Amino acid sequence: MSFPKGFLWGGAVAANQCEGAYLEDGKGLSAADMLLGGDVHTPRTFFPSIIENKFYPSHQAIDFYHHYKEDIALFAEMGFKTFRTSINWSRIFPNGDDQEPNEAGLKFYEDMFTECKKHGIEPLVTLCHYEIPWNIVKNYEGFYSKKTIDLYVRYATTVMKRYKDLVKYWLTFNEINGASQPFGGYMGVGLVAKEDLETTEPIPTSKLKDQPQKRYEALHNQFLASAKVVIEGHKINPDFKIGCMLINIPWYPLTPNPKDELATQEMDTIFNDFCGDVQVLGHYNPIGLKALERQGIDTSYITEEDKALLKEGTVDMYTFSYYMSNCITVEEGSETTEGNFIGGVKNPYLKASDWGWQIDPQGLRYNLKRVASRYPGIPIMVVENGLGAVDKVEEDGSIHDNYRIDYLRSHIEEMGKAIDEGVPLIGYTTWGCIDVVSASTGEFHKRYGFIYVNRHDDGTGDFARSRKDSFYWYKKVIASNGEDL
Ligand code: BGP
Repeated sequence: MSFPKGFLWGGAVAANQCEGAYLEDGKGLSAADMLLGGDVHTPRTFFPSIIENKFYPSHQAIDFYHHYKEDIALFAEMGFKTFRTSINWSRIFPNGDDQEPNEAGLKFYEDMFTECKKHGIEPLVTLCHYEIPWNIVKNYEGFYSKKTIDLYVRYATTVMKRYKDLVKYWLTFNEINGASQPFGGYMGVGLVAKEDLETTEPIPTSKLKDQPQKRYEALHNQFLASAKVVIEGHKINPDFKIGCMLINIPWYPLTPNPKDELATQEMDTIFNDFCGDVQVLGHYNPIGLKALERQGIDTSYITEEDKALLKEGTVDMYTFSYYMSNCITVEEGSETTEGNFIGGVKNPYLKASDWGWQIDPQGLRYNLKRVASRYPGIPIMVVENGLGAVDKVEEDGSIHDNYRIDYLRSHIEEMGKAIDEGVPLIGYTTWGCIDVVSASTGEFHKRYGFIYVNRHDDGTGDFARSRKDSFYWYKKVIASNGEDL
């Protein structure tokens, strides 16, 4: 097994899950700032009245905003070649539709990316990772409005111009295919129904009213926005590598019943292929469109002009998050999985994390080969992968997270095999390389990091950082370019 020379080893976070400082230096509110914490049994709740004494995990998060130098030095100590984070749109345009960008926000990212470069770390930047400015959610219905396309393009080109010599790798939208499912309505495309906006009581995010027609139109607008940014980005710097980013989940039929096979195929088409085809191939998948129409979606919003734009604005690389696989069956009464908003049926061959996410390293190889066959030649990067687990701090401060090492080792092994089997994989950034707030539950004790952060679900903790056992292990993995696992 051989990882190519120059393979981009690293880690990933997102601004809203790590920075904190949610109103500092002119930052405006973003979609993520309106979510209270939850836990494994209680979903996060949407509560757009910022009330004192309620705990909104994104507001302080792990205070990366003030700790970034220390954190980047730790990443460098592990030997990171790349660090994936997002720019919080609401630091740059606090309301999304402001006339001028906020210089303090621009300066923060400039300093942070400069710090990365100082350590020889290449930034990999997500332009929108659940951070749509709140004003756009509230007054524009998120990406359902065509105006939001222009606002996003203006924001994206502003930062691309500013960082054109600091950042080479860009991702237009995090997990864009989340919007193919109801849970992607709020976090993904920033769509909230009027009655939910007026709530005076917190609403579980899973209970927010779904508006499928508007949600798919908003997703289409994100495709258009992404295509424009790819085109404009290449004018700003022809060396930019601009990618799409999807949640990838292998779906397996639970039984050989042909009905299970067909149901699985349909899920694959809508969940895994629909968005990738538009962003990589530049056109809609005709089978996917028909499937949408069967769900009652009127797809006449796709114009000839739009089709030409999508064709022109295809991405340079395909990136995805990978955590688990799921099964599908038409039979009633099968045991379902818990999990990151995404329901599925339990696979008797797999174990799951404490949060019910089914651990499936071979699924990653399956997926990599699937993507590489569907989009031949496009460079691929796994930009999220990891195990959310509870860590115990020993009396001497050490943290023995062998379970995390086991998880990552088995996934890296499968990536190596996938490379040997022909997959053009160019990089790997583990999720939450430093502990961050969980996106789905708002918890702090669902930890992914190599670096522990002393911060807890009730908002206590002094933000101190410490190295887990996995820190030393990953350092060795990078130093040996994936040989010494
Ligand atoms: C992905 C998101 C990330 C991240 C990850 C882990 O869906 O892109 O933001 O949080 O999942 O999920 P969680 O934090 O819910 O454990």
